[in-house]
Amino acid sequence: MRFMPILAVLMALILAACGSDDPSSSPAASVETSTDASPDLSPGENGQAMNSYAIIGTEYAFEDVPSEVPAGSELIFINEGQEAHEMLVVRRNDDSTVSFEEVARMDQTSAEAEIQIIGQVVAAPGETAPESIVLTEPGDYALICFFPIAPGEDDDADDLTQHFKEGMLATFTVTSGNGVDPGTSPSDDMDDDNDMDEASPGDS
Ligand SMILES: [Cu+2]
Repeated sequence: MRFMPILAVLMALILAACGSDDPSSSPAASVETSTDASPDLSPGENGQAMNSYAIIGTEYAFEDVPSEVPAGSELIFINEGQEAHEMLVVRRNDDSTVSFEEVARMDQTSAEAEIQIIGQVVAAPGETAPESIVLTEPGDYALICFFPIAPGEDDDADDLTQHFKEGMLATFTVTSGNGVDPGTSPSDDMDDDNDMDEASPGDS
């Protein structure tokens, strides 16, 4: 871009020197054109090197959920299902030993003593949620969809059921991201739920 003024000056000088009124015959004119066509090399599009994970939502599961991601990663939610889905991201409090399955069935007040809501995005069928969710703090996390299953789409629709009860709940770990082994976390001994195995994709 900074060559532009110089080119313009040069071209003006050349035109003045040869006295031509026809810029299309001047070689400087074509140089200027090609310089114009490549202005987007200089601005950095996205300077940050951020780990991005695309999570797939379907009926009724979260797919492609990694078992662990480094802190600073972002989650993108893509709905490949036929219904609207949410991706609620929650982090279990360090002093909590309750499984996410249990937390999801608690009333809100009880649940808030066990977990912290990190973020929530919603995606219509076939769409990608407009925002991503960035995970900054290491710990145990879950993705949960509380959307209700519409009456008529499920046998026991009389009691309003929710997507997570049909499988739309997945757990993963956010590591410190600087090489520290998350396996040394003391809360792991207390955690005897096996959500991680159920959440593993690959058999679909
Ligand atoms: Cu859902």
